[in-house]
Order: sequence, then C-alpha cells, then structure tokens
Amino acid sequence: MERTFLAIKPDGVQRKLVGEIIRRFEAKGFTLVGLKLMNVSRELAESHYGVHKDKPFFAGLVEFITSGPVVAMVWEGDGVIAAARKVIGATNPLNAEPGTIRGDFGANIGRNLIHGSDAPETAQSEIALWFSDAELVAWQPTIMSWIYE
Ligand code: D4T
Repeated sequence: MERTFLAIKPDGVQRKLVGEIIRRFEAKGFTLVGLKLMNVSRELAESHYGVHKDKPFFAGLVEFITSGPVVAMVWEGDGVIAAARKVIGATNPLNAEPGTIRGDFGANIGRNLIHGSDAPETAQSEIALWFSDAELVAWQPTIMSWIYE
C-alpha cells in the first residue's frame, strides 16, 4: 500500500483544526500509521522546503513553519498520495474548491494549513526526513473489507 507524508502547519494547529483535518482522512478510508506534534527546527524546515530555496517566499515559508507546533503524519492507502492532495485542495486556498481543506478553511497562500507530498519519490523522502522507522506503526484496520473490494 502507498504511503504519504502530511503535516498540519502552525496555522492549522493554532486554529484548532487538527481534529477536523484528521477526521477527513479517517472518514475517507485512509489509515494513520505515524503521528506526532512537534516544533520544527530551522534545519528540518530548510531541508523539507529545499526545492524552494531560491524562491522569494522561501525565508517567510521557513519562518512560518518553525513558528509553532506542527502535526506530522504518515497515512496509508491505495493511491493515497494523489487522493490526499485532492482532499487538501489547490496550493492557493483562494483557488481551492469548496469541500477541500484549503477551500473550506483557508484564505491566503502563506497560510494554507496543511502540506501533502506531491509524488511517490517526495513521499518516500519526506517520510524518511520526518519519521524514524520505529515511529511508524504498520497495522491492519479490521474494517478493511468494507473500504476495499
Ligand atoms: P505544500 O508543499 O506546503 O504542501 O504546498 P504545495 O505543494 O501545495 O505548494 P508548493 O510546494 O508549490 O509551495 C510550498 C509552500 O509555499 C507556500 N507558498 C507557495 C507561498 O507562500 N507563496 C507562493 O507564492 C507559493 C507558490 C505555500 C506552500
């Protein structure tokens, strides 16, 4: 089964949206296999957003993601990487469809509530960056046959 890395950003935590966001992924049928509330070091932030290091918004992005606690998560499911991005919605919440997390709760690109890996390679490297193997719990929900044919 595929795995993806999701992180509720400091704005999502401050706005008390942790439960609401986790509920959406649980309700969809995905399985939580890693979860921790943490402060993000500058080193981790710069590594996570390394692909954006030459962009004008990089400094602000690192400042923001290190500004308060983040909920780091790993979720599992068939096609979870692409599907989670759909649940999350477009990068700019003003363009995100209603019904998506960013569409329902966001109003600014610099406060877009949640991160989700965008491809299998990034999911793999982000999971390894944020979690140790020992922090990931492989388990089989007993309702699996009611979610998958
Ligand atoms: P993340 O990585 O946070 O899930 O967002 P996306 O995958 O949807 O979007 P991204 O990598 O292009 O952007 C990373 C992060 O930077 C912020 N950002 C982005 C910003 O503050 N200003 C900008 O102009 C852009 C493009 C928002 C998300």
